[in-house]
Amino acid sequence: MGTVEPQVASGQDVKMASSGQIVANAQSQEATDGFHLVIDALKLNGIDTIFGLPGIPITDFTRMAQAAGLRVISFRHEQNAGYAASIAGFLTQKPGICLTVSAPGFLNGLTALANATTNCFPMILISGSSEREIVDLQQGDYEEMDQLAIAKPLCKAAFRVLHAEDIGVGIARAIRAAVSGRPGGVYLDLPAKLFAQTMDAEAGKKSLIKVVDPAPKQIPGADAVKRAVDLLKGAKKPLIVLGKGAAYAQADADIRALVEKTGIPYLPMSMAKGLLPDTHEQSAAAARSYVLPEADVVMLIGARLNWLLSHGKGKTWGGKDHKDWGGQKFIQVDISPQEADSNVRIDAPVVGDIGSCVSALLASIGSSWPKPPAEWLTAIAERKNKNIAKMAETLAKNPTPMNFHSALNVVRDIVKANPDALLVNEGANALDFTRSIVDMYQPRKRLDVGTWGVMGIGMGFAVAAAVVSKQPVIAIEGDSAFGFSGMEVETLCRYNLPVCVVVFNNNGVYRGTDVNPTGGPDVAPTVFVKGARYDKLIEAFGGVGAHATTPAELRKAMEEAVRSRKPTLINAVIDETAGTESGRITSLNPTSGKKK
Ligand code: ADP
Ligand code: TZD
Repeated sequence: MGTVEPQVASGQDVKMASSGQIVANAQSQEATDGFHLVIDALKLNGIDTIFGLPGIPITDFTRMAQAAGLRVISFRHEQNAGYAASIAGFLTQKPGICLTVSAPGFLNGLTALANATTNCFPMILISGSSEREIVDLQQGDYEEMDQLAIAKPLCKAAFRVLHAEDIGVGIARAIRAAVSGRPGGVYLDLPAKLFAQTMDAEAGKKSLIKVVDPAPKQIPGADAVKRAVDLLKGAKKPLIVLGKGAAYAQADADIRALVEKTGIPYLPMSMAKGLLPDTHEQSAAAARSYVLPEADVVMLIGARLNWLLSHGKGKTWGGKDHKDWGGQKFIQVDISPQEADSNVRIDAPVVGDIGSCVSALLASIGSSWPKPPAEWLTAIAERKNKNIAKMAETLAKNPTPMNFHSALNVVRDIVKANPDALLVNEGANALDFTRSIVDMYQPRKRLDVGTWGVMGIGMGFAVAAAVVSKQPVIAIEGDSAFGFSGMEVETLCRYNLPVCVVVFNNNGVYRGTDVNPTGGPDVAPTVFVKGARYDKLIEAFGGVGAHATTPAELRKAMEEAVRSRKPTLINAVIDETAGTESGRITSLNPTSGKKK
């Protein structure tokens, strides 16, 4: 427990000396303060890292946290610190902590908090805030804002602590809210005055809570498990879809056993890639557009039927139009009891934590489960092999200039040779092509734009991935995507992190070929400075920059980066005509119904 020089703050602990001076009473021989109580409460709960950005009122807090042995990773913008915290939460199942100053700093962190909630990542945004009585009377304080009210609709829970003796409860509530049930973002508001408050050190210590069983197991009902297994048993064309909830759950061995014992083909959602190696013979990823409409029973494990799965209906699933349901029956394994039926009927919801659910399913399946009908497996294998062969042909080409495929052929080899490395990925084409071309071999190695398809996670995710895992990190970035967090290359260098950033530079958002229809001097809204040298950016901070115009140059630079573990940025020049508008989701762009 950190302590401070005896001080006074609360009326009960003080008496007036004859001189009129306030002195501490006998009980407060040793005192602690709000700063130390927050730090002690976090440490008590196994938090070892804070991602943040200092300033009033939390500058001293960052110093004291570092002095107390917490790792404090400082960023150049709070949004990146927030993304870092959220992905640390995903990787560790402990809430990632992001620390910001009031109003603007808080708002900068808020996007990441909302994104964490949307993605079911456990995270706590702790922001300092201004004088309550001035904020509430709207009298114009420094960085005045009613942060609690603003955070509330964007996160799972929001709390404010006003008194030092409540810090233990505040942190405990925040941790429970972040990691229990469906994980998510939590906001914790700590007014400036709280940090300076003092109290008796012993009483302070007693007020802290070490949270017992923060994410309790949720065991599924036996009837729900039976219903699901019965449905699966009758299936002629079963399919398993693994989502990032399955990756988060860290039930890797049981999930693999379930897939392998049933022999059912599976599709990994983007961040579930590697849960089983992408090269697994049961992976149907290369036959996705065949298996979705054809399957008769689909078991979703930690995946929602949101836009990423076309809401479980429409042509993707064999429906006649975008609202029409296909013929599938669904089993959904999820911790949220409200998730089922959100888009289409779920015939067999299995509600509980994935570890418990999968182990119950495994027990119910037993050892003599019949493999799915051979026709189904053969039909998938045929499509899959055809598509893989077609892709291999494309990847083997070596066009000038380099395109997404020839560059990703290199990335694919580097990731294969370094399966421990984490892969961060954002962009449009840079995202879609990487997801489909680069195989992952281990769980929780692929980190990307997630449920929102948000740009800007790149450097925050890369920093946290390196800090948390101590493994090399490869970040494949569209040039537009990179720009959202590019200044954090200084952070990579400052902490000497083993991160290799590859900017797929095609001179713009999606592509670099648009022209201004007016012929005026401004370039088109999607176009950047042509031939930009992003590699020079990292050199400014002592990192390694490399410029690659061919797959051979890219390979050499990536190999060197992974070997040396030095922060590296490779400017990979990609054909500016390659790629499509919005990558694979061109169809989501609205087009005017107005007749021309
Ligand atoms: P993806 O984008 O990969 O399809 P989603 O984010 O849509 O994944 O879905 C993840 C789902 O996993 C959410 O519905 C969430 O409630 C669920 N989930 C997260 N963690 C767990 C867990 N430990 N046990 C069970 N379900 C979980
Ligand atoms: N802003 C935010 C926060 N998220 C977004 N998804 C977007 C804007 C819109 N957007 C995309 O959906 S992808 C993208 C933007 C701006 C960038 C695509 O260009 P890129 O990738 O250079 O990163 P490619 O490989 O050239 O397509």
